[in-house]
Amino acid sequence: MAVLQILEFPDPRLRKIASGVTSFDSNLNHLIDDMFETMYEAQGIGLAATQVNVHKRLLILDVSENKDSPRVFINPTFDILDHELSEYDEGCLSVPGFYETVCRPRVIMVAAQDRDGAQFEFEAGGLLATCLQHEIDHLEGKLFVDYISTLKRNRIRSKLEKEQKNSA
Ligand code: GNR
Ligand code: NI
Repeated sequence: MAVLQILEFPDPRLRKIASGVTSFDSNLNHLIDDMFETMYEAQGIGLAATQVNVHKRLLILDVSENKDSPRVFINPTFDILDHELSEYDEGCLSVPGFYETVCRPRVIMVAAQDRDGAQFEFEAGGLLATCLQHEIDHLEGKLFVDYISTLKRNRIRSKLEKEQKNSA
């Protein structure tokens, strides 16, 4: 297993649209294992393949308290079940150090495939629904900072650009 590098805003590679996963092979399983190691090491609750520069429709998450409920979603889609919005102070491993309130539909029905390609679906609410929508956005090249004001987003961009220059 390996800890992968996480791309940071405003890296243009975070804007790529991911393509569907078609082969459920050992390469995919290896990538999933590396993504879990990367997510747990970074203390994130979710990670999309886009963030590690793999532009495939794959995301992982673990929203459990004890970090003992790893979940994999391949080729995920969702329907909104409750248009009522819920607010959450969102963060992102690709936008380190910044948190902003984002509103998203409260309850969704998510459908996806597992590591073996088996289809599943279930209803998600709470943090799980928020996190799933955040991760699926990544697969579309979208970031939580796209939901806040241009002024705030530009401030975050310039702060991160400075940090990235200083650490390069
Ligand atoms: O670790 C993460 N925390 C988080 C908090 C609120 C809403 C979404 C998230 S996802 C984020 C990890 C990440 O960047 N996933 O793409
Ligand atoms: Ni994120």
